[in-house]
Amino acid sequence: MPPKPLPQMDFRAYVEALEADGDLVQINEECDPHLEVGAIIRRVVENDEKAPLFNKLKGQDSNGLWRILGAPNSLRSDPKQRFGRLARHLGLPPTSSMKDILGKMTAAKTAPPIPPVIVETGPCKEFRLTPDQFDLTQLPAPLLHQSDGGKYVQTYGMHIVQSPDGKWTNWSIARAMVSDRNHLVGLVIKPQHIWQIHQMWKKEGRDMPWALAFGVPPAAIMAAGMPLPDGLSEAEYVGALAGSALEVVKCETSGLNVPANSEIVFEGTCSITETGLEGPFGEMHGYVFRGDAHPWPKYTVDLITHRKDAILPVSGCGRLTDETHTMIGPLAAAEIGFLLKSEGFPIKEAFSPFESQVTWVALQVDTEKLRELKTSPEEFCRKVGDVIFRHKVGYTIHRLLLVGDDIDVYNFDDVIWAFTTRCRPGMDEYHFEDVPGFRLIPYMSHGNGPADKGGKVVSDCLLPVEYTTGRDWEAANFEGSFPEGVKQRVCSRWESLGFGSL
Ligand SMILES: Cc1cc2nc3c(=O)[nH]c(=O)nc-3n(C[C@H](O)[C@H](O)[C@H](O)COP(=O)(O)O)c2cc1C
Ligand SMILES: [Mn+2]
Repeated sequence: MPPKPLPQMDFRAYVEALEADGDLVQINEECDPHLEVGAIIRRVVENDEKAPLFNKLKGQDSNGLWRILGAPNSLRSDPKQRFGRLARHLGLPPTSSMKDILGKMTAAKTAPPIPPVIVETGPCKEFRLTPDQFDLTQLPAPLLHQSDGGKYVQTYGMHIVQSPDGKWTNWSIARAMVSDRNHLVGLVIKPQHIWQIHQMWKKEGRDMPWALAFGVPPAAIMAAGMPLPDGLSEAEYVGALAGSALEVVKCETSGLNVPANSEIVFEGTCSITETGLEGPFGEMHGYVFRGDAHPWPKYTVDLITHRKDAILPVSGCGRLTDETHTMIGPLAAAEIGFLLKSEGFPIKEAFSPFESQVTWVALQVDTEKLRELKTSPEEFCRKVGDVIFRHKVGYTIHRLLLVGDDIDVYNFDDVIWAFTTRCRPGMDEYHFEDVPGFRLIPYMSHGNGPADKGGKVVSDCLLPVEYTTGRDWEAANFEGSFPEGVKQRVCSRWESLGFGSL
């Protein structure tokens, strides 16, 4: 018997790992992809419930195309395993912290890349449907929110595109909805890599060969949601991340390769001329603007291949906490921290608080090194903002908060305490109006200024002494305001004094 695949390398094994962790609810009663599935996923993610596996969907075909896994990378309710699904995506223990998880993603950037190996065939080739054999409008693609402009079949699959010279193969997540029986429309936003490569094909005057793989190796989907450098082929990075080469198989209609054990693969092209109306969609910031549709490129699906009883992973995004928060913010923060460190900035940790709807990144400054720089708040904040807000890694982030060594950026209580007490409104905020803005944020697309420019700020939550002589205060809390001996005595007497254990 071949060895059992690892959960981080095989989506089906990942689903089994969730089951073994007691983190899966198998739903065998028929559910309706028209809003009912979306409502269940929403209730799940708003309550950190177990991931729902919808085994029977209205509209499923006789080969089981398809089932749905909701909340594939949302949070667990057990505080000790809060990030258990993210950890399982990477083969880490389910008790891993966010710092452990982002540390693993970052470490793989400097490990030697491991290119994928091409195999003859794989599970994704089990069934094959030509355009006369499928109709995307009939398959159980979910309508996730009542005012969505279409059925969002693509919320957690991986787009695979390649530069015309074949040197760069990009894997990324971007949403797409069903347009008609064999077309999708989806976001191809500047400065994303799918947009960059689409521009290259436009110059060539040819439609862009494209594949969309659903239920890919979990380590791969993590990479597909991370703003890794331009020109980097995510497949090689994923090899380094997983410690072994991924297996890929050739597409039948193009020269692209897809993960061999993908649950479902759409093959086709992305048009360089034709667009269709896309949206609105209940988005990551928690809103759907009724009737707000925009033209985006059309994808033609020329072939579907899939496994038996294939599982489509679905992110029912909106208000906290779903994959657009657990992944987009933290993975961007990891890249922001990495970039700043590699440019010599004294930054120790970076994280995007969920409470900011992942529009902020808090940066923990090594203030001892900061003092060695003999810089000023203005000079330092401007430099940080110039590096990050003018780079793709900072595209989705509108506020950077610089905090001192006493602040744990993974703890929002710490971050909001520093922000509200150390950053003087006006004077300690450095605005950037000439940088690319993230149009999905409501105050951008439906606000007072241009949708895709400016609206960014560096909030300096360092007090001036942290730049010069160092911290001259103590926190007025149990930890910071009492000698060790007093604290120990209080703790040892706590229960005998009549309090409950802490
Ligand atoms: C669940 C989920 C949905 C996402 N949807 C989109 C999207 O619709 N459009 C987009 O541009 N990025 C989206 N992203 C973010 C991108 O995947 C992320 O910015 C990534 O870095 C893009 O890949 P690239 O760096 O290769 O361009 C999504 C991420 C996740 C985790
Ligand atoms: Mn990329």
